[in-house]
Amino acid sequence: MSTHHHRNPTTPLSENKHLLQWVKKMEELCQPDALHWVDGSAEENEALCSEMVAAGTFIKLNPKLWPGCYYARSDASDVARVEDRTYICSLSKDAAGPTNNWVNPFEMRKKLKELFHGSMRGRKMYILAFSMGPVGSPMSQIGVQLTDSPYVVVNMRIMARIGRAVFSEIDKSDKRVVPCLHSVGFPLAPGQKDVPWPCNPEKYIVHFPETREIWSYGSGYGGNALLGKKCFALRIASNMARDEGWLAEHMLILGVEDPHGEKTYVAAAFPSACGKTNFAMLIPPAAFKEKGWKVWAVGDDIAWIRPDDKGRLRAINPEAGLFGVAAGTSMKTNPNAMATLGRNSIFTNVALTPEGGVWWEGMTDEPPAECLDWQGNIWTPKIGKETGAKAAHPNSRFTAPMSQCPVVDKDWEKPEGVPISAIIFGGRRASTMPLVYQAFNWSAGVYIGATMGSETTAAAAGALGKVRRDPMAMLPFCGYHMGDYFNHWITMQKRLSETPRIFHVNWFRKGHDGRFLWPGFRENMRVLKWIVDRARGRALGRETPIGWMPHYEDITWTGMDFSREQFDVLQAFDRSAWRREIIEHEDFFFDLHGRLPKELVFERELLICRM
Ligand code: TSX
Ligand code: MN
Repeated sequence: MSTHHHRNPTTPLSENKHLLQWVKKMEELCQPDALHWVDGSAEENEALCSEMVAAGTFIKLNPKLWPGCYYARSDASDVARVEDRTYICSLSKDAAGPTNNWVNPFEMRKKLKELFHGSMRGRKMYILAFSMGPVGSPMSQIGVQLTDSPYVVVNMRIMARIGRAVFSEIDKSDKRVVPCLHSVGFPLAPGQKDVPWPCNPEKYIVHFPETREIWSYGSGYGGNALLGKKCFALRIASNMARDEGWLAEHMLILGVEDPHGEKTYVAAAFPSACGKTNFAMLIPPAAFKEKGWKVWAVGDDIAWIRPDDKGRLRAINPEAGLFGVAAGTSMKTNPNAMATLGRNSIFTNVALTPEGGVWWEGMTDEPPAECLDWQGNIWTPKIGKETGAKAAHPNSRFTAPMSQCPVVDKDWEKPEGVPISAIIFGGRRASTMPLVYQAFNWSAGVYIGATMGSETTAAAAGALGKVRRDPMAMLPFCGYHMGDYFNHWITMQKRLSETPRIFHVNWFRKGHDGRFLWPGFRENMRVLKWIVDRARGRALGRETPIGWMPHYEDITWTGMDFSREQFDVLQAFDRSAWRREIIEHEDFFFDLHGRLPKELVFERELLICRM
């Protein structure tokens, strides 16, 4: 055997007839110059990265500072998910519901065939098999993404399990494969020079829920292009989950280890800009660490949750990596994330330092004296001050392997998942919402999730400080009617012998002086401990109109200076604010009326009665 044996990437890695037929059909449609079956090996990855360095898509970072890391700048017009170009093309419009864009699937297919016709000319078509969840787990699902973007291939290699092992899983199992077609929509004429970040101003992110298909055109960025994540693991999987009796949720999963070594797993849903990744990797305060409390991360974005044969909910993280917002991530806010992204990672739209390193706003107290910003222009702190220009794009990202996280849970890849004892909903709310309260029961908890909201920050478009309702943080990700989704949540209780306890948290309540009432970050461990203790039936609480709340004495305050008076302000139930809140709930439910489960209407009535 030779030491440098290069396989021929045009040789198929699967014998599955349906797969081979579909690949051939899509090859005829997209007309790539060549096919490349992705084996997922390190050698292949290195070759793809080197090709991208040569093409100007990637810059290799200084291996002494950032071993195995690469840097990319996207086109300035291709920097985020495009929600207004995202479609759920179910047969009936009503099945998609009022919160999704809908186009007749026959019409959409016609449009897509025009767009994809010849869309890969002058490029390679990569055939990328991926498993969402550990390969072979009964809770995992398989997809095959055809893409003309090598950037997508190397990112997917971090975010999912890919390559040979998945092809053999396809060949030996009869599990249905979700076909995902992706093109950046920038074909090259013979002799035409490529650009570093090819994309198309016309973008379509399309889901066909009945046939479980994804077609994505025109973008190479994030959730638009890494189709395993939002498109598959949430929008398509939410349809599978409804049909099969499980939950595909926009949730982190963490495990809390108590001083006896007993572990309690919780899943939590927060809208964007609430610090989900930070919470998933929380480091307990010193007083808790000394006692033996630890927090372990299973996942930071998506949870697939399913009742086991004993009627207990078990969850897997379908992803293999973090695709995290870089801005604001630092040794202060999240040292575990910083350790995770220190090697073998990809950085997109952050700033590039003269030493061949990366930087973003919030990474260090002191910005670098000079760097290149996310568009390749010279940036200095002075320029930043004068023009307001950011060195890193606010939606700049790191792609990093979950396995590198210092606090990754030992069972994070367990095929049967981890048992879930509590579910947490939360949002960024300056008023009304206390630090923590517990729902009276499952349906009251579903009501809390269904009505949750978050205040808009500077990062998002629209009016600042307005509460935007984002039920279960799933508004952009539920692949069917929100009313049916609530009904599915309500109905799940019947499949369970033991329902997880449901909580609501708010790290962001402000006082009259406009300052945060709660220090957040590692101090959230005190709240998490009460949640875990409640779920295990070992903590007290008091009954209020909205749910159970901790007494001051029920929280462990060791090592923190926080008075009973401060706590009372933080936990205050403000009747007039709640009156306005409930009226907003009704307003939000209005458009869902026809399919809103009666349980949620009753929960609202009960809430009003208790007030
Ligand atoms: O991630 C955050 N978490 C969760 C951490 C486990 N952030 C950052 C949000 C943006 C992504 C927070 N910001 C949290 C929080 O708990 N809380 C806050 C608000 C806050 C910010 C700064 C202070 C206090 C609260 N500073 C001082 O008290 C000095
Ligand atoms: Mn997310």
